[in-house]
Amino acid sequence: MKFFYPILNTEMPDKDDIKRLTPNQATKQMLERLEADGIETSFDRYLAQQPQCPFGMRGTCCQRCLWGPCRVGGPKQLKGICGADMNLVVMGNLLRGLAAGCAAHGQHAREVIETAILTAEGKTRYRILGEASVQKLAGRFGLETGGKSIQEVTREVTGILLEDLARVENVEMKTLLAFAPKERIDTWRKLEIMPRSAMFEVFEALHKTTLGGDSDWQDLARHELRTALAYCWSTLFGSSLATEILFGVPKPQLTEVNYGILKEDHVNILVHGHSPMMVEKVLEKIESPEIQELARKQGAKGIQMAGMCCTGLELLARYGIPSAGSILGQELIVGTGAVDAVIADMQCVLPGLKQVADCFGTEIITTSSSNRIPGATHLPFDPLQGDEIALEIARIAVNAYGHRDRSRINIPAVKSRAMAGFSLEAILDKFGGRAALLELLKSGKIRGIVTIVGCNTTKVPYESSHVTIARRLIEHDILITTTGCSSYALLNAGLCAPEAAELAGDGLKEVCLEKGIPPVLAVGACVDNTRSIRLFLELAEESGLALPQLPFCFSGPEPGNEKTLGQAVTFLTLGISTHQGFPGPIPVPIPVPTADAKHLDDYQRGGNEVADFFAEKLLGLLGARVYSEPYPELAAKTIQMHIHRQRLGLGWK
Ligand code: MSK
Repeated sequence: MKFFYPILNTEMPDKDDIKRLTPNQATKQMLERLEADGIETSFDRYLAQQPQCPFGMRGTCCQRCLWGPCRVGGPKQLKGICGADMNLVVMGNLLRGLAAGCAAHGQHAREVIETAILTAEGKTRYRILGEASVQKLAGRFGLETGGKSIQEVTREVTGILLEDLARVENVEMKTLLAFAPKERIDTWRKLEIMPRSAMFEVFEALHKTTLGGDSDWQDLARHELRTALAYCWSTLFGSSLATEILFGVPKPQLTEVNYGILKEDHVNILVHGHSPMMVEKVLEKIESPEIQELARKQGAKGIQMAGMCCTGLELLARYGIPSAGSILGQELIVGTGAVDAVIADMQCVLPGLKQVADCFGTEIITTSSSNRIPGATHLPFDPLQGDEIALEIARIAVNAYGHRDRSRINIPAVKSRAMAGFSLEAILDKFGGRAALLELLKSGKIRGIVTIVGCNTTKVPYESSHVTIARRLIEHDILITTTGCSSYALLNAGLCAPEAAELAGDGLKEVCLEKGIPPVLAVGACVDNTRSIRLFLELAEESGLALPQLPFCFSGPEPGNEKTLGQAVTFLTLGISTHQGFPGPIPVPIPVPTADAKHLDDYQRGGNEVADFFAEKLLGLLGARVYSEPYPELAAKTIQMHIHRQRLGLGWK
């Protein structure tokens, strides 16, 4: 480890460390291949950025006005030019980050909800495949459905989802009121953090943090929690529920993952981003006689769809479409030379992707007006023209096979078996209902449930933190749910295959073998953290206990995106303690010896009050706290201890 940051008490890997320590052998091979070819990736640009600014790493660099940038917290720079101290700068940065994450998932939600509304109005050629989800949601919202068509009910429920996304009146959110337990609603009302809508709170977050805005960091902290609630109950629930309404609820199925799923003699199409609206249609079109014939004419034996990031996970969950990799794998997989086209919708599509694609003649087709790439073919999604656009995309992708440079193909022969598609309904079904799952928790056969989520970062060896933490937790009988790029790490490591039951502790192993499930349940894309949340809500309701009492935890081992910040704070608001790998978005309280220290415990907090707020004060307010731990073995121990303490508190053995 070459890059040690004393002020953060952490070290970060260089490229050799990444190759040596990543559990993903396909990644190692591709890093070596691209290095040999002199093709630059994120891993090289990360090295070029070293050493990264310690102010920025601690969240104490302020760029919110044009007087800055101001670095605060150093011996000579206690305050920024405007007078903002470290607490105000750190909290303001966190709030702006969360607002950006909320806006990202919010735009995703808007696209899906709008498509569902237009479909309910009979204006698109999509279908409503999730009729049961529509009826359940109508029940939650207390709507009268007697005598109404499914289209009419869909129009009503999706109208409410849209309202929660963009309401401007000072009214509480309906989805929150429909799903959240009374104990949480009372807590949030008491703390005065009930949100109005995602758009309302994002506006207010940016307003409060503009130059000369809110100078009270504690008020910003309150708004952080309020914005996280809006993020959860509108942008996450809105996208996840509307997607289930349109395309149905996933069911578990077996598939394969990692770069080895690419086929040299097939057209390989990578689907990338977050919103599955466009690629759902492309999936239909590639089965059409026209596109199949075109593929034959190009000399291909067939068409292979491969998933990347969360769009890939949507198709994996519903259809078992093989998945290739996570955000930091996108340049590497294109570097196999076997990807004919990338269909990229929104978010997590790196600017560097095009440079690698150009080296291999890979077509990039962008489908979201929010995510343009210079030089890429742009065919923006339009719900009214979905079929026509999808057909055009399929033609471009298949034609690209004809001019692929076959001499440069190098597909690592690395793939794993995996089971994915664990919707809430599927999990409850596998366990025989929520009462049966609760009994397993009480008996200690399953000691707790931890959801491991989030992105990758070049600051740890690729996928290693996710995998180490998950392995240690299942060894200690802790069931895992996972989403987003974290799930790619766990899928690739074989932890989502039913055979991984053998890696679990005795209790969890027995349960998994009996139910035919893996100890790590891949529940979907990043917005499908709703499925883990709903599972926790079901178990809380069944037990009659409050969420903060139960043996649950959240872990974001490799934070990389502002959206991960939203996930972390969302779970805190629910009363579920949160581990973050470091360098993470929430600052770490760093103990430093007092001036006259004589003993090891003569120390004072060297971080800032914001760090203490997340690590301690929140426990009194919400019943949950942040654990910051960069080293995965220690993080796993910390989470195990948390689960153990929760069980002790309940008197569960
Ligand atoms: S894709 S937000 S890197 S999980 Fe959802 Fe992965 Fe994080 Fe993007």
